[in-house]
Amino acid sequence: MRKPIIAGNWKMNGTIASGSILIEAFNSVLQDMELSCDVVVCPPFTAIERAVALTRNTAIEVGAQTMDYHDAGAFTGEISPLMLTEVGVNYVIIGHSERREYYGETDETVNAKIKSAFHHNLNPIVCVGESLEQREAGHTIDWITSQLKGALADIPKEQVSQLIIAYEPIWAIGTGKTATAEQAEEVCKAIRDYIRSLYDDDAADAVRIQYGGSVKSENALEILGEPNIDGALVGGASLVVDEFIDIIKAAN
Ligand code: G2H
Repeated sequence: MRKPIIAGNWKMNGTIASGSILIEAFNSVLQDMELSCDVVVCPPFTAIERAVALTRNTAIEVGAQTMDYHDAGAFTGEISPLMLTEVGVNYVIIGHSERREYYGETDETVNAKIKSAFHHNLNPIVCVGESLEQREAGHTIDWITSQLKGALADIPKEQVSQLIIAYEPIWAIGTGKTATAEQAEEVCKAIRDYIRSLYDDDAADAVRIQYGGSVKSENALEILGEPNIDGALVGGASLVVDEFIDIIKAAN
């Protein structure tokens, strides 16, 4: 069966010092737990190196929140997959709706980044999600499948099987408004069915699908109990020790 995965997306929050305190607090609880889920933290770039050092020989792995798809070159301000692997990162969030909205990420750049991530042995967490207008117009599933079609162009089955897809309805991000477990399950199931139609049963049964959007301890158990939801991408609540730990426990 699929191993659940809980990933904390810290976004542009905290410092090296505050991030270190957070990780040390996670470590002190998780070291006494038998974990049956993957746990990833995605700090801002400047805090990544310290995060990798503090999570060495622990159950926590470290991810980046974005990356460029080129290996190197004249791309001012960008971070390459080689730079991430050099510091010990092994996950990368790709196509988060905030990246799409504020920094012009498209399905084409998402596709290029997925290819680049696999090429460098980074595990991509690929985000998709609809706006409130799209949901209210009844276009949710069409929109998500069109995002996936672009994102997965020319991605072979072996890679899709290792992929993590995060379904994050834009209207539920940081708003405190969570999709109901039924709404989240409906879309996550549609994502799995779409992978089945593009590839086959093996790929569909292997791909891990997270829900993201105002996940917190009080709703995690219900959301993670759904059959097609294999974990959560957690923003705000991943910055609060008890909250993040309780979400991990809900997945465990
Ligand atoms: C959605 C999520 C993490 P939050 O962006 O990616 O953030 O849990 O704060 O809604």
